[in-house]
Amino acid sequence: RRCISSKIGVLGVPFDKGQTKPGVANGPKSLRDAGLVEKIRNIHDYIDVVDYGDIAYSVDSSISKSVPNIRMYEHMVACNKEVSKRVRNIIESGRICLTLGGDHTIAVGTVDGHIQAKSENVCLLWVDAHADINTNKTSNSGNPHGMPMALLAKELSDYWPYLPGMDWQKPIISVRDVAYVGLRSVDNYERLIIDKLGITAFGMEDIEKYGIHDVVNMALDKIDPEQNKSIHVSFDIDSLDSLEAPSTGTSVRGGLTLREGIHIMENVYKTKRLGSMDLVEVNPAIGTTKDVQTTCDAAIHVILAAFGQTRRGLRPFNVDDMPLQ
Ligand code: EXY
Ligand code: MN
Ligand code: MN
Repeated sequence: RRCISSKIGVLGVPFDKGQTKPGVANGPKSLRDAGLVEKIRNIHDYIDVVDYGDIAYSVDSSISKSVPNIRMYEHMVACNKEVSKRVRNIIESGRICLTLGGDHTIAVGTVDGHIQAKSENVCLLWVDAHADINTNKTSNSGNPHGMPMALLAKELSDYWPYLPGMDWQKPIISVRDVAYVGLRSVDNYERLIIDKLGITAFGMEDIEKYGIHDVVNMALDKIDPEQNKSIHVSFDIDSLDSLEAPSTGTSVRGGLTLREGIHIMENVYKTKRLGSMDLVEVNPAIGTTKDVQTTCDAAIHVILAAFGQTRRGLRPFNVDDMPLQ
């Protein structure tokens, strides 16, 4: 049994300006405090994890309010620019990038950085209760965390006004290379966009109908038919049911079980083509201490599955027999 060494880089993005509930900026801290990095290291002996800490960014306040109906626009721009650069560097240094949010706005930067590092040969699995594909014109909330997919999609670029400060965001992704899993709270215009652009979207009812195993395989077949792309998984913890992940800002009941979340990432791991993963929207200010523990523990299980933890156990490294008496 030969094993390929796995190199991982962890990046924290304590960004909370894409929505209005305080606390989500402490997502990276709560996951690290729950032992995330050590737990990744303990998956197997040949794993190599570097924690790059949290990003910092500085804002150009002259562009604030320059685009209607995007809350904290200048923060969205500055944070994502830095995230893109950092993710790109981590992937170019030969590591799989694990980005800890923060709210989901930061996926503009993570996907951009991944695409730059891999010369556009990237597909995107968006695991979420929500579609996050509002433009500033279709959004009822003005919250940027409901917009990252619309900022990334090539096919929607004509539906945005000029976005000052976003010129760095060059190669954006085609919706042909995107699939959703877990949808159950989709706005009217988001539904229209998904239908009109023909985006592959598996809602909870598809998971009931086909089961999670077939849904993940159908999604991956669709976005990576030749099995040669670098896979980006943007995992919003609110894809999980409210009972599994209560500490998150826009929880929706009737969601994925933790087992289904783990199953998705086990399947992605098996492809050996995971290039980058986001784990976003953990908000340790929501719920009781127990709720926060439950949520962080669920997030960690999902992450560990992405990096090769298996529920049937792993044999000791380079060992073929039990110790003699
Ligand atoms: N669709 C709603 C909006 O645009 O405000 C809710 C978005 C929630 C986004 C969460 C993080 O995935
Ligand atoms: Mn989301
Ligand atoms: Mn969501």
